[in-house]
Amino acid sequence: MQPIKFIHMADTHLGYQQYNLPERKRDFNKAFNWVLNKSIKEEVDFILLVGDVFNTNRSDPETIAAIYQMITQFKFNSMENLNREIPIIAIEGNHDKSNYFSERSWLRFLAELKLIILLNPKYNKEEGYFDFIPYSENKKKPGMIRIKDTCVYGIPFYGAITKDYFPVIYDSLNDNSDTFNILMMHFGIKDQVKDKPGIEISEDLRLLHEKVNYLALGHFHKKYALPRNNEWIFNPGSLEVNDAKEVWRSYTRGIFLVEVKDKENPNIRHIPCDYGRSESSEEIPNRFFFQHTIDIGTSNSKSFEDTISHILDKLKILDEKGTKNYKKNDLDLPIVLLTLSGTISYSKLEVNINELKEKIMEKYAVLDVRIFSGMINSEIDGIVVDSSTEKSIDEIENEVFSLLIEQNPDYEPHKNEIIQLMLDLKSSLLEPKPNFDQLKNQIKAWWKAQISLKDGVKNED
Ligand SMILES: [Mn+2]
Repeated sequence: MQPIKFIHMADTHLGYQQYNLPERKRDFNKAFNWVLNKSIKEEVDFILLVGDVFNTNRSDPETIAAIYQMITQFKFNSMENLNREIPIIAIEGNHDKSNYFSERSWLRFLAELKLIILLNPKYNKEEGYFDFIPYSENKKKPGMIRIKDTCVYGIPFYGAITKDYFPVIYDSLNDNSDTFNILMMHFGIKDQVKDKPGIEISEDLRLLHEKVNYLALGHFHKKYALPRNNEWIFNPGSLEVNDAKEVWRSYTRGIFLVEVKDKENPNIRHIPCDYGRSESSEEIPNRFFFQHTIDIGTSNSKSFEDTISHILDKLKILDEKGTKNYKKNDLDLPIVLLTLSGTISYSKLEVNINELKEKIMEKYAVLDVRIFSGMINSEIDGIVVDSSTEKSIDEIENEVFSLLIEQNPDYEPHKNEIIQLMLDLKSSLLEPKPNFDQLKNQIKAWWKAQISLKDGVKNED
């Protein structure tokens, strides 16, 4: 066969403004653009873009302008350098469409502008087959494209019913035993990512290998190649961090660079993403994420103020503000993912995440700080109701409220009034249509009454 070389990428999620940071949106574009440039350097024959190209089908104008600009420039550069254009062959993922049946998507729009080739075969319901009509500029719904001795087929995201289509896909594919056949689909394989439902490698799926040499997947954001001893199912992983989990070491992400000279023996290399690298790197440039867990229980802090100093001390590995001249777009300016754990001696109510974040950002050069405090325990919080005697629900409720109030010495003198207020509010809130304005006024009136009782101040309006 004529040798071919291609890049397989997926889940670029362009337009994702993670943590509401405009820099993150640009980071996602940078990673995408790096791959476009890489494919020129590698002189590939084509690029596979296997779904979730956009983070949402409601992409904003900047995102559409950015991808338009990047692909246009890419076409120009490949013409300049290789004297030919490198086709980008895409399918739609779950993020690219509002539902399975919607006809409109930004990818379709890009295909109409001839910037990409979108594969989306018609499904013939009566006869139960996919119409893989070959791509040509005036055909509306191409299902495949032939480049040299390679056939690329594509099917958009179909969700949970995907597995029922495997026999249909098998029957619909040509019997091309002399070509190298690629099938692009957007679904995850079961058990490859924890707690995510995926599709099993069933007999139906296995059978596809008779006609498919390379199943190009997207969807799960982690790299895998299956089955272990005879790989033909490939998922490259996402191009940037979409979720804190994707920073974990076991979560390799990136692209595949594939070279086929002998179709039984393709050469497949995974190029991973690298954190904090510049755009000229040999690996895909991604934002630097700094993960750190601090046990704030061992610091013997008496208050949250003490804990903040302890945490600032533990974060000394970070650059202090002003030591280097970071710009927000520099990928080595980190996003800090901070997990707090341990048992504190004061109440959890004192833990003020916003204040902590502010202090960290004041002291250190970081793009953002995300704090996870769900693992903190307190020695004094936590209510244990005495169960030695039988009690009614009302009695238990009363006891719980009373124990809660006792934890804060400031409220102790007004314990009974507060319990009464809590009980009143609770029963009002359980009504079918609580009157929130009335409840607000009730709390206000109560507060004023308490203050005037305590200090003898006159009520003013
Ligand atoms: Mn995705």
